[in-house]
Amino acid sequence: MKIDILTLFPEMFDSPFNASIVKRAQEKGLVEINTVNIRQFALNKHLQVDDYPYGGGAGMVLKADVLGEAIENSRTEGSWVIYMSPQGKLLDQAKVREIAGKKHLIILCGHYEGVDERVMDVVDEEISIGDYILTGGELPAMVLVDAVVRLIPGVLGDRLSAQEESFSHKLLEYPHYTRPAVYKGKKIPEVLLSGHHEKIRLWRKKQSLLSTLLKRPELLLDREYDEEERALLEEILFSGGSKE
Ligand code: 4GN
Repeated sequence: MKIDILTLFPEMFDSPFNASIVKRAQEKGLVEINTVNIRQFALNKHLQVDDYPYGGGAGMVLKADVLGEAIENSRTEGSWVIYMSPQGKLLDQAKVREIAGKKHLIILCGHYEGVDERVMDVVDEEISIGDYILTGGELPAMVLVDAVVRLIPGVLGDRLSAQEESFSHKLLEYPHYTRPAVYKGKKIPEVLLSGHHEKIRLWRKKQSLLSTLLKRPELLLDREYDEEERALLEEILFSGGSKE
């Protein structure tokens, strides 16, 4: 996959993409991430990228002609142009999976009051990472790229992470433990030491259901249940709060 990020602040992307998994993904050639400074497409000698809004009002608007040139410069056959905006479709794991299947992403980061509306004609999709306003689209772009890159085959190794697997089942992840076996007097759940793989699988499934019920109950309404899950939910709901 190729990802071009169009921004006035390319230096903001230096650290997040040069660490850990995203860094290794680039080194392995699984993704190519470029930042493109929108200012290089400024059309006048003042390198102007924004201007006052028609009709008056506070703030500046990024110019359609400059952004149009920037997008045209990156566009390829099969590229997908995304504008990070609080007005976009809310990002969720299903949307991340969809975007992870694209060959070439062009991600436009806005600033100030926004972009000239006429740029939307060359934007394929507007995406929001949540119902809040940030000073620019750069942090949302980083969130999107991170979520997408970890789904590219080979980035996390052969098996998808448990987190993705669990989310695709619309349940939260079960709790994890590592050494020491006792920490501040707290023991790890005994079943994890049993070596009994089937028991461990069932315990984890039950913990996933319990955790979802306690933390994100609305997720439980939006999925289907097999026989095993029904039995585990019944245990949870009618156990009277015992830890078994
Ligand atoms: C995206 C962009 C929040 C999001 C942004 C979001 C920059 N804030 N929720 N801020 O994904 C006006 C012009 C605000 C660009 C935009």
